[in-house]
Amino acid sequence: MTLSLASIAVLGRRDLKIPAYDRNRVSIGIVHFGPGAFHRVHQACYVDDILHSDPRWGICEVSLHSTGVRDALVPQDGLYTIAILDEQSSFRVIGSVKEVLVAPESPSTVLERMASPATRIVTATITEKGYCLDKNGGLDVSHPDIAHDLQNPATPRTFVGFLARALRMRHDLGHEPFNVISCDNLADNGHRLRRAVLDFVRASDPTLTAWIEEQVPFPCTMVDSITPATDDALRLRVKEALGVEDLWPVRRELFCQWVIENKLRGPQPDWAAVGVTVTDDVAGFERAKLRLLNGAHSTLAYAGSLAGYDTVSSAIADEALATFVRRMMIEDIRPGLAPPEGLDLDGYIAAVLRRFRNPTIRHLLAQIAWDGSQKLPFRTLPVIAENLAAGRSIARLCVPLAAWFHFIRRQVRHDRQIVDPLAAELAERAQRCNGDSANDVSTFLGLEKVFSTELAGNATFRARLELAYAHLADVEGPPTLGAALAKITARAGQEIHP
Ligand code: CS2
Repeated sequence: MTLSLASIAVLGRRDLKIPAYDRNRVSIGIVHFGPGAFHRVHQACYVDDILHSDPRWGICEVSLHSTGVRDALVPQDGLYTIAILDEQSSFRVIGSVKEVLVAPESPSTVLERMASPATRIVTATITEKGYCLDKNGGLDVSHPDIAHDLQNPATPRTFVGFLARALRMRHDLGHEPFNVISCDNLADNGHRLRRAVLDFVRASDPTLTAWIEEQVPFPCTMVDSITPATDDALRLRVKEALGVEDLWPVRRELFCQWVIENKLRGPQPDWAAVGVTVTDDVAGFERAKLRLLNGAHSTLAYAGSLAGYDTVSSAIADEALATFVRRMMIEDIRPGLAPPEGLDLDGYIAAVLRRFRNPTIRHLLAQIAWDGSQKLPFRTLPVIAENLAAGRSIARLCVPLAAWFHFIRRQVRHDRQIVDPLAAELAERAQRCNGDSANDVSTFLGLEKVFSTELAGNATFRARLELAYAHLADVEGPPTLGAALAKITARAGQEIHP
């Protein structure tokens, strides 16, 4: 038996939460792009809470590429399980997914849903690369899918293309626009998306520009919950817990946070009632999270992999690595943050490190190591640029970058896959490396889509990066990693702190 509206009725476990509302009364009020694991443990879970008191906010999920989520969830009437893994684990069946569409199969149905007057919110978790931005933060019009959408606006392939077309339809139908809520780990995610949509519309449908500028809210957000990818062990565990099979359960830690900028218009769910923070100062939350949590994650992913660790909890159990990451957070990242009222950065750092230690979550470093070319420019490069300008230390901050370079080289050397939109260019550059720090660092700094000319040309940056790269070259296990980190930390100690 698999999970479905019929089978859910007979699931009787007391530690299992199931939708306690009438699914038939739920209508679609949200269209979401990118129904991956993160969305399903996060936004869809908040919406599930909302549906207990307000049935207008069911979700129409849109996959831009794969059919996997549709194939798993449609036979289950959209239901799926979240395993919440922490000191005390629990299971919860989510009922907020009303429909799953695969965009390339039915772009016009997707547009219809977006243009419906009942749809007041469009959300997205399409990862950094889904925004098709160039390194200056504008829309990359040379991106093949964007070029396609500019030529074929009625059958878009990208999220930006769908937004532009759907907004045109709503405008012509005389409907209020929807709110566009980016839920990806990009600094200023709402502003960036707004700029991308306006760039697109200026090039394809300029008379719509003013309406979008004036009428369409693009709030910035901060989203947070650690979500390891689903594996067979989870499938089995959920099956044992539920007594029925779930084709695609998801899992997360207990901690879950969503902060939305106070810009939403029109009818909205009661966000505050389900624990979502709506505030004027989202930037403070978002920077702290991106730089501290995600920055530390990437550091663990690359440096930890070099030492042979495979999960976050095993890497953070390495005392030398944990101390290094903690000092990087406190001494190098925190000084540049302006926390919003109520956010205690010391407490936040301690809580993040505690979350990394969660032994019930098997979070693979390999998963975090994906898409380094897209993630590091938001997590680490801005901190380096700001620290350079302020005369603060960058020696430790060069570790995630130098370790990323070594990680790429090792993937190539062992013929392992590089998961990154720049995979081909990364592999090509790795092949040009010869172990000489100056040569190799120069080769990677030539990645124009990642490093600005200004940063790549900064002599201090280059020197610190070469130093970190040289020390990390010898890492082949925990002791050599510890030794390398100690040398890099000693260098950080000599840097001037005005
Ligand atoms: C991680 C994030 O995979 C990654 O790059 O750093 O997915 C992280 O787990 C989430 O942002 C936590 O909210």
